[in-house]
Amino acid sequence: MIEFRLFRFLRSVSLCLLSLILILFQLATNANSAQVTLAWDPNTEPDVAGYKIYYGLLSGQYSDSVDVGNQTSCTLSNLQDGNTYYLAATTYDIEGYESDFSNEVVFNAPANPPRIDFDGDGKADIAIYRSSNGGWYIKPSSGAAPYGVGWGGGASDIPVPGDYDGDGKTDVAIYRASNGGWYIIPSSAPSAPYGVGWGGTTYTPVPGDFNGDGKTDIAVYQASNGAWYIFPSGGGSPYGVGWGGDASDVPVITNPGTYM
Ligand SMILES: [Ca+2]
Ligand SMILES: [Ca+2]
Ligand SMILES: [Ca+2]
Repeated sequence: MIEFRLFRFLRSVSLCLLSLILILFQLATNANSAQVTLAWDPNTEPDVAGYKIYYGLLSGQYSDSVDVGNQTSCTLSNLQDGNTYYLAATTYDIEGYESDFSNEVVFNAPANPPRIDFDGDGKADIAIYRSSNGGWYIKPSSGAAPYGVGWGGGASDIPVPGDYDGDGKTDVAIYRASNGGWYIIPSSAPSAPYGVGWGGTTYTPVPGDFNGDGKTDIAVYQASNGAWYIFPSGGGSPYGVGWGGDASDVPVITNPGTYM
């Protein structure tokens, strides 16, 4: 019986390798994570029970797998933006014997570029901040009705939109230079705006995701001494970095209005 099973296994493997060709046929990203859809030709052996997809960050070394059952396509989501993934498939029969790997395909998960994306559909939205009245006028890329938000309007107010709550949608936010106040309407809780004191009249707002957790960090730059003061999201200790200070220096951040 053991020899019989081994024979079946080898036969199954050879046939599977002939027919299981993995095809990566669609690439997509959503607001927070990359997705890839894979498809393959069905194995026509009668005892085929299902397929497994293996993937990882090194060619031929697959750290993760998913049993997709007897389907011939699947979508992997929550892949990390900016990473390169190597993927392969196997098939298994009703007795649990698994084939060798299929061909390997490579998926470069696109880096998630900073963008103004109030509706979180992965496309930039057109938006205006009208400093005369503190009105934000937003035209969502999703095609939803344009809308306005009143937030700001002070003489020293600067729009500092970002994804401070990390939900993949840009938050309306104002930096008030006169008092160093950051006033944020989190997209995940628009009825609970909040303020953070960080900066003042001699500082320039330089928000960015310096700790890479997917949430915009509050930060200011002081031109007189070239100091960056970063208030990291997630509760880490604020810290300073000396970088710059020449009278002609301009902090290089994504352009105001494009940071996430
Ligand atoms: Ca959008
Ligand atoms: Ca948000
Ligand atoms: Ca962050």
